[in-house]
Order: sequence, then structure tokens, then C-alpha cells
Amino acid sequence: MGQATEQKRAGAELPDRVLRLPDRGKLLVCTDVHGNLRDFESMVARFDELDAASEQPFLLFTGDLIHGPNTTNEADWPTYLGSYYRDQSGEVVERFIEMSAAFPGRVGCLIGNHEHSHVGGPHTPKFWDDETAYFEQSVGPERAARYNALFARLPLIAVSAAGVTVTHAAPNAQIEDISELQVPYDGYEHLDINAMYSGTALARLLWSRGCKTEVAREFLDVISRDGPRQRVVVFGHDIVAEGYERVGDEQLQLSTSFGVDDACKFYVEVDLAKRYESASDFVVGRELRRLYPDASRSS
Ligand SMILES: [Mn+2]
Repeated sequence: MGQATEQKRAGAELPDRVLRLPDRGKLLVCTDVHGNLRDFESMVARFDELDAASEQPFLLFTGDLIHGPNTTNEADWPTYLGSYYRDQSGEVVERFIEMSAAFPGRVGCLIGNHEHSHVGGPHTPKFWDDETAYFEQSVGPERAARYNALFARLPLIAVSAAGVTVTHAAPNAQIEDISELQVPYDGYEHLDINAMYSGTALARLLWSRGCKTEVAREFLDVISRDGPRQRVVVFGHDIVAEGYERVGDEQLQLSTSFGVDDACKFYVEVDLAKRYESASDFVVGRELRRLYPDASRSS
């Protein structure tokens, strides 16, 4: 029995780690909210606008909805964190749950390394020594249990007939079959974060800051085998100060919220009935849109 077959069998009881997006309508992609409720609501507002226009929107968050800065005073806010906001991670998750219930099959979220820290990943030390413990303590045991059940069910990647794949971090994972993504999330608790960058496909898809063109192309080739040809991967995880960066034809790194000035926050809006063959098919003002078109740069 081959490795892929073994993994397929082991993963049969798990929720689907690959989200297959609709083949029509508008896909909205928002990266790394990290507790910024205002940015989350701005995406919801765009979703509502498209929904009212019968554009059949699908709202996809790429993970890291939670864990925001511990600075509660604007005067102490470091400039590298972009525009000031107050962490409202718990409220963001509640709103995500509400939206998912109100629009079944039209709102989704991939797992990010911060959600993973609650369901089997290494605890993250971004703003607190152990922000995983901090978050669970701040929302209390009932909400923490509910959120962790949600996080454990989140998909790892999304694919579309439009040729657009979405991941949390860079697609720096060498796999031979898409079934290798059908894996449990637990078992990484005690790993050092540095081990995640060179670890399993799951670890790499949650932590990689970048990826060589050949690796991204091969990843897209492999996940294309049992479905529509995938040509471009959209992801966040790391901060792009200018809001987006194309890396070759295959990769589009996007910053919608965290660590970015309001004037440079970009989200993606894709026409799912069309085909995207290259990152250069994403045009500013059409697929690449400013979250706050009227904002001016503060720095
Ligand atoms: Mn991340």
C-alpha cells in the first residue's frame, strides 16, 4: 500500500481539508485579520453589496482570524503594525460563525498557524508569551471549546475551476498527491516553531513565508491532477507593506489587514466563472481591490 493510499485511509474520518469553491459568482479573499473587527466588517460589507446585486459572492478568509496585538493604547502602537486597532479576536470569531450560519456554503475560512495553535499546532508567541493560552483564557472555557471545534474542521486549502488556489502561507510544500493534505491537525504541540518551516506539508503550508517558483508550480500541478487546472495561488501569512506582491506567474501574496496601513490594505475579488492563468491576470481595481479606497497613507 502506497503512502498516499495510507493517508487517504487515515484521513477518511476527517473533515475535508480541500475546499472546492463554486464555479460561478465572486470570490472575495481576505488574509490575516488577527482580531481586527473593523477590517472583518469591511469585507462583510463588500460581501453584502455583491449579494444584494445577485453576484453570488463567496467570502473566504485565509486564516489567522485571531491573536491581535496586546497594545491597547494608540500612543504605544509600533508603526510596523500598520494602522492602529484594538484586538477583538473573540468578536471576530463570533461574527465569522454568524456569517457562516446566515450564508451556508458561501462563507469559509482556511486554518492559519494561529488557529492551528489551538488544535494541535505549536503555541504562538507573537504578542503574548503564550497567546494560545491567553486567547482561551480571555474568551473562557465554553467559547474556547466551541472555537476549537470549529478550528479543527477548517480546510487547509481552497481550489476553484477558475484556476485560483488559496492557501494560508506560501505553498512551499512538496507533495505527490493531493490526498497528502487530508491529514489530522494534532501532534505538533511540542514542536519548535523553527521545525515547522521544514516540516510536513501541513506545517509548511501554515508557516512558509515564501516559496520558489518551481515549488509553487509543482504544487499547483499536483493538486490539478484530479480537478480543474490550478494556475495561481493566493496567500497571506507574511506582511506585504504595499498590500500585494506577485511572485512569478504562480504566486500572489496578499495583505488585507494585519500589519498594513489602511491605505495599502488589499483584498482579492475573483470572477469564479472566468479562468486565471497567471498572477498578472490580477489587475488593480478589478481583482486587486483596496479595502479602504478613500484612506490616505499615515506614514
Ligand atoms: Mn499566519
